[in-house]
Amino acid sequence: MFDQTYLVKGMTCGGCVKSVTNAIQHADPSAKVSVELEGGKVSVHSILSDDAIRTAVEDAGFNYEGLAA
Ligand SMILES: [Cu+2]
Repeated sequence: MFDQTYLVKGMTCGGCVKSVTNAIQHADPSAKVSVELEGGKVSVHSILSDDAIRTAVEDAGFNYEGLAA
């Protein structure tokens, strides 16, 4: 399991948080996801690769900006 934080642009409300969370959990049902809306940060605890996270985020309609520093 990895803990990573990603920068994601385009999330504006609780619905967006749900969409991103669902998309990631669709790829890995045991993923733990927490979103910090204000900073546009998505923290993920899962087996998913960065690429898999990117795909999930983009398929949900948001902009994946890479790993948070
Ligand atoms: Cu929203």
